[in-house]
Amino acid sequence: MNSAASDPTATAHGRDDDVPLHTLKVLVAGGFGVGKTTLVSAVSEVRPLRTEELLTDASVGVDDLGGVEGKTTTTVAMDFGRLTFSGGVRLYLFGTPGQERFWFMWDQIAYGAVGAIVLVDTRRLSTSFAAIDFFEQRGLPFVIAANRFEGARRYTVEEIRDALDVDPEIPVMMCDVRSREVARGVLVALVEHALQAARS
Ligand SMILES: Nc1nc2c(ncn2[C@@H]2O[C@H](COP(=O)(O)OP(=O)(O)OP(=O)(O)O)[C@@H](O)[C@H]2O)c(=O)[nH]1
Ligand SMILES: [Mg+2]
Repeated sequence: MNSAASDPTATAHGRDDDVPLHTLKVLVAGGFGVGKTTLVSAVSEVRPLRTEELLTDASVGVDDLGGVEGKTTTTVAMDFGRLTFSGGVRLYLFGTPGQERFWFMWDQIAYGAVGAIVLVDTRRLSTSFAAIDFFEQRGLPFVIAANRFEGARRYTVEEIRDALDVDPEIPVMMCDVRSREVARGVLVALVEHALQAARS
């Protein structure tokens, strides 16, 4: 990986044709309704692929809608997007489906990924436990990004780290992934963390 990979924020958007392209697959994971599709859509430089379906009465009693009563659609397969940094790093972003009934797809979606963002909603931390376990068990580097939802109590990063009981070297950050810049910053943190993990 060239030196720009360690500072993929140097400049944004597109790429220089004379710089070799390093492609990396990264995952955007976490529980139901934590903002995975929102993150992929916010940063993707190509029209994101989404597989949203309406939440219907069929999901009542099956999907846990507690805390996200306003949600009308859900990802049923995956999200896909792409983001290229001018230093020559291109990320292929794969968003996982959040609902428990679609977890059987995670192994296939995760294949070949260098790392993952685990999004959490501080009102419903437990919905992201399965994603954390999944990446811990497979030794795949991940960072935790806590989305700021309106009306949610404000927690410090340390409180979130304690509540999730993750290793001290795992980066934990607050975010609002509706913002392209913020979402990009989380991806940069993930790439840096994955590179560091690969070196150690
Ligand atoms: N306040 C706030 N709302 C957000 C944020 N991220 C996402 N949302 C909202 O949360 C809702 C759910 O977002 P999605 O992106 O569909 O969540 P998801 O994780 O893809 O959901 P599933 O695929 O159903 O698991 C949407 O209405 C978003 O606008 C955030 O950072 N802050
Ligand atoms: Mg989704």
